[in-house]
Amino acid sequence: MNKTIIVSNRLPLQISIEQDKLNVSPSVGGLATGMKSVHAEGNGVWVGWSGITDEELDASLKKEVNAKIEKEKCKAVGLTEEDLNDYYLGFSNRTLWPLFHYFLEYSEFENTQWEAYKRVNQKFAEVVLETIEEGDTVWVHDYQLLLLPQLIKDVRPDVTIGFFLHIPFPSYEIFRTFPWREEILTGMLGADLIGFHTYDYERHFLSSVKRILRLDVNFNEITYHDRIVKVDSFPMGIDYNKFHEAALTHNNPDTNISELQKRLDAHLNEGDDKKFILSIDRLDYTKGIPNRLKAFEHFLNTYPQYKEKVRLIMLAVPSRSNVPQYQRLKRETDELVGRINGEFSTVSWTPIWYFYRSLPFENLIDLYTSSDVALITPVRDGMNLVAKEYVATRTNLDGVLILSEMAGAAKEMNEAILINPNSFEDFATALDKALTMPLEEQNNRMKILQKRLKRYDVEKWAKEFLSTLEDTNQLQEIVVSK
Ligand code: ADQ
Repeated sequence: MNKTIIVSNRLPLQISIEQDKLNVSPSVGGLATGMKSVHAEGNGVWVGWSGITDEELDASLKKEVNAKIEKEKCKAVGLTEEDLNDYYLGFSNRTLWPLFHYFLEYSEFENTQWEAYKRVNQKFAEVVLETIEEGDTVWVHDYQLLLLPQLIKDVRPDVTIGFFLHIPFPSYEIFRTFPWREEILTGMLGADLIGFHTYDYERHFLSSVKRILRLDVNFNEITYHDRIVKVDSFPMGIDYNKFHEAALTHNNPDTNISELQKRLDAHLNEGDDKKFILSIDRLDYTKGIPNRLKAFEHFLNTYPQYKEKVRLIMLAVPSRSNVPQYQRLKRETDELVGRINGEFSTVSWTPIWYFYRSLPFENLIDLYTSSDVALITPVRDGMNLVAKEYVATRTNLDGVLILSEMAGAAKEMNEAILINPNSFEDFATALDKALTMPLEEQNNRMKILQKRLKRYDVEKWAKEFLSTLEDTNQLQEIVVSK
């Protein structure tokens, strides 16, 4: 039976070794959820790195890890510490990530890291190639594996390959500055279908293909050697029911209340005019956290009537903390929170509650369901699933989403209040509008947003990508037989 091989940098598993005991559990991220049914079908396999480097595993432990991984229908690509440093922390996160998010000045163009990127993409190719059987489909994910489609196609031209990019594809003017631009584009063109979150990213990619590789592009089809490569947009959804049902259970009076929820309730019970504004992100410079804090300060100065009434709950999840820019961002965020709290706090009120940690799913639901406003304002973001998760949990149809125009999600969420994340004025006006929005208007906006997110959830997203890939494959057969 034909199978789908999913390939991503990380396997959808959490693996830990505690006191020589090995624990393997499925991870709960958006991608893992979306691919769950695809992965479960037939003898589907997921190829990726386990999260543990080769140096951390002796021969017997390695055998044990691989056996456990295989039981979960996964296959591990072994990475050394050097690979991890140069390919993942290096080229992926210090070159591609900043460049694709328009942080050109943060991008490092180092040959050793590029060599490691090529080497590790080749390692992934080897594992995929030994897994492929005739008639299989391969679906490669994200910016860590841009060279992989062509590496597979070179050896197995018969295999259908899809590629999906989870981050933005930058405009030609940014992409052309990249020293290995041809290699990256030709690497991606090994796929039969290339998917992006939005039409804009698709357009940017096509424009780079036309101008850098000088290939023929007909609407969204590229003629490459004797093949047609199709490019399309597939805005990723969330597991809508999971979030919606968790919120329904949470709101049930019989459900146990968490410590966090008790603290949140204590604040809200101080009066009808007490409100929470929520922001949740990985601590990443693309998420616009310093801007958001400065804009919140500006808001409190411009609309002093909200002092002692509103509180910003800011949850920042630690991320890539060994990359210098992330360390600087952490310091800047700590300082800004300290300064703003120092400036405005009273004996009974602290304007910002700042959590620098990852929270369990139950606590995320506590925060989503208790917040009157979600303030999601990245300066650049491929999609942003937090914005969608907030909407899914608003089971009473109240609450307002303020969303940056620079998030891919803004393209499908017109009923949010959309703002330019660089404008403090936009922030302040939007916050005032959200905090005073009549309930009926909140309901109307939420209803439309929820309907859309429910209809196009993450499972639908995965299915639609795969069925387009199948159509592309048939197109290929027509071209070949001509
Ligand atoms: P990310 O940049 O990681 O993803 P995002 O889309 O917002 O960003 O997803 C974050 C996920 O982490 C959400 O599902 C959220 O629930 C979870 N999360 C956030 N805070 C958490 C916390 N404190 N504890 C536990 N979980 C938390 C990349 C791209 C995005 C794109 C996605 C999917 O950068 O633009 O939307 O991939 O394609």
